[in-house]
Amino acid sequence: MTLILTTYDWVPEFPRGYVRDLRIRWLLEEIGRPYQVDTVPLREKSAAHIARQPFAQVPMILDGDLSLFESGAILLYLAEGSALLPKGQDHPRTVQWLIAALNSIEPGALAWIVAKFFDKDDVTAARRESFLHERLAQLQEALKDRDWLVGDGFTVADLLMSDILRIPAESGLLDDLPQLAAYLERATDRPAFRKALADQMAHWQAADERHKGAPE
Ligand SMILES: N[C@@H](CCC(=O)N[C@@H](CS)C(=O)NCC(=O)O)C(=O)O
Repeated sequence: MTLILTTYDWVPEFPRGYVRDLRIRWLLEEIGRPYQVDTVPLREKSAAHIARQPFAQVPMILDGDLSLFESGAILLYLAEGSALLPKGQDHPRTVQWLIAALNSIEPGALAWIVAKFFDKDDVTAARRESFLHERLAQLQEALKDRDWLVGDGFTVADLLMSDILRIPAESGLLDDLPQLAAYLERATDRPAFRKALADQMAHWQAADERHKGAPE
């Protein structure tokens, strides 16, 4: 049965390339699993959507009769049995770093994004940026001169961590963290990432075409 990945039917320009279905697309490309894309409206949240995602967000997947939400949970589920979620002690280490990405890095990045790009509150953004930068420096210290967070290979933890680092990096927060910048470059240079990003951008392009034809 083909896996179904649900994202929005359309989003404005600014989140394109960053909507979290990207991380799922990336993982699916890495493991070579085909999928179809389904959509829910961005604005009118239906009862059917909320029944599958209590916070009325995306992404969600449907694999047979299994419906899952939370990008981290979806990534762990899909990576199971692949090289992206190694066996032995590297399994819990990978889960640990995936949770660190979600719980120790992403909240600080999100708080800074909200202040800087949504609220445009320079004072709060500067304070949050310095907190986030400290976390990023600690992450670089933990990574040291290794290519990836766990063992010798790219794992689902690297996939998620690097996706979270993209917006801070684009705003220059990794400019004085060269090992972390190189880590992000290594991850996003992977063909699976480039394919996932191109596919997501094509999805929004097609959504624009549909939007043009829709009555106002
Ligand atoms: N913790 C959730 C966060 C999901 C999330 O924030 N999704 C965004 C898109 S990337 C969304 O649906 N935002 C619109 C909304 O919250 O109404 C996950 O990782 O799946």
